[in-house]
Parts: sequence; C-alpha cells; structure tokens
Amino acid sequence: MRPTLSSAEIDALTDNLPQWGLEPGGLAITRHLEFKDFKTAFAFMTEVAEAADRLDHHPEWSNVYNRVSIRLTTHDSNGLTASDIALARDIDAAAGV
Ligand code: H2B
Repeated sequence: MRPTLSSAEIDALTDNLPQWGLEPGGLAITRHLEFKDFKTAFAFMTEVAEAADRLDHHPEWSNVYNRVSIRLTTHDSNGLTASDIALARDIDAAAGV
C-alpha cells in the first residue's frame, strides 16, 4: 500500500497542481472540466482511462454532456498518495493544461 502524502506535501499541492482543488479534510483532489461537446469530453475520458489503467490507479468521475468532474484519492490508503499526483499530471496533459 502506498504511503499517504505528508501534510507539507498536501499543502504544496495547490501550487504544484494549480488546476486542482483540495477537498475539505485533505483526502482527495478534484478538477472540473468543460469541453466543446460530448464527443470531445468522451475522447478525453478515453485518454484518461488508458492512463489510469497504465498507472493501475483510477478516478472517481462523472460526465454530463460536455462536463467532466473528477475526484482523485487512493482507496487502498484512505487518502492522497503519489499515485493521485501521477494521475492528475496525466489528466492535465490529456486536457491540454
Ligand atoms: N485506484 C484508486 N484510485 N485507488 C486505489 O486504491 C486503487 C485504484 N487500487 N486502482 C488499485 C486499482 C487496486 O485495487 C488494484 C488491485 O491494484
């Protein structure tokens, strides 16, 4: 099981991942994205799904038409770990930001 991030690492998160918000309690990070249309949103989700399988780390997410909401946490560790940071970086790359 991966160790959870230290409180200093969690404090640094908003600087290191400016597109992400820290959930109250510090157990997860969230990002909300909006795309041109459903097809573009779904293409993004397909790319993220491939990254998630590669990392063996998977998002909690939902999609409504052109909007995608993502929550990252490590279920096995009950909190944030380096796996969430790695997936967030791949998501940012897929989103183009
Ligand atoms: N994804 C997330 N977000 N948290 C986990 O703890 C996790 C995962 N565990 N993907 C992985 C899969 C684990 O269940 C498998 C067996 O490696």
